Amino acid sequence: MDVFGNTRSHLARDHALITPDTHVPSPLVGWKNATSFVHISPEMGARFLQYTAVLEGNAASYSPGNGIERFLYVQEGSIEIEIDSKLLSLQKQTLGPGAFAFIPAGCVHQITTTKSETASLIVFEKSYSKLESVAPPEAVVGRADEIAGEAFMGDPDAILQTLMPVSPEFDMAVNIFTYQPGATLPQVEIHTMEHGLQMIGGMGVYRLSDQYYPVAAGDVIWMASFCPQWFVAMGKQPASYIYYKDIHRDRLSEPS
Ligand code: UGY
Ligand code: MN
Repeated sequence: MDVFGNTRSHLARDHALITPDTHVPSPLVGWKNATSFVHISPEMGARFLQYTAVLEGNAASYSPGNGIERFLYVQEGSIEIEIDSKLLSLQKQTLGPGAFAFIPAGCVHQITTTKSETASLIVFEKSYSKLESVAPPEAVVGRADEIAGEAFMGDPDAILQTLMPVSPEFDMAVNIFTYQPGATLPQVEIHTMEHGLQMIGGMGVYRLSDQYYPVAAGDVIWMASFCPQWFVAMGKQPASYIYYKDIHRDRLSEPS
């Protein structure tokens, strides 16, 4: 805490940096023994929600609203998850650090902790944008360490892991980017997709619009559509972040 009221957190029209010193908990509506830190939400101009869910022992989740899909990544601790899916392999299982789950809109599911377990989850939620011609997606459960990485635009020091299938029934992507110290996003990106991001390791400098921000593990960033963005990893360890983006939808057609 800074006695003079300083913080690295900064909000702008097309981006936000939210640092852990500015977090304030709020109830997770309907959940039991759980608290949230909502980092990104429509109130700031975003089209999705990003929050940290902190689960105590004996926690239980509550379904998101009508038509809302949910993606969660286990940061710490472990959860049990039960998903009412056609795929038998997606029935009750334990997810530890680095595991993730995508739960389609309307899919009945329950996230719990045992009496002695606690957990911290990075959660992205958005309204599913259904396509007339494409069946809605199935649930996905996996572990980041089982997803092969690819050298981003040919750079072996900037590795991208794509956690979800890249297929038109999915209207969101969640990826993990890992940079060796000194590696960069190879260009300043300006694109229609929106991002929600959390640094999960290391440190670096993020360019957002025309400002440069020092960032480190625990920081959250929102990038609106068309926010200029660039990153360089610093320090002696790799820097990595998990991030959301909206994909596969025509901006001019209404979701059905
Ligand atoms: O997927 C992306 O747009 C990614 N390259 N953006 C980013 O890391 N800021
Ligand atoms: Mn981008």
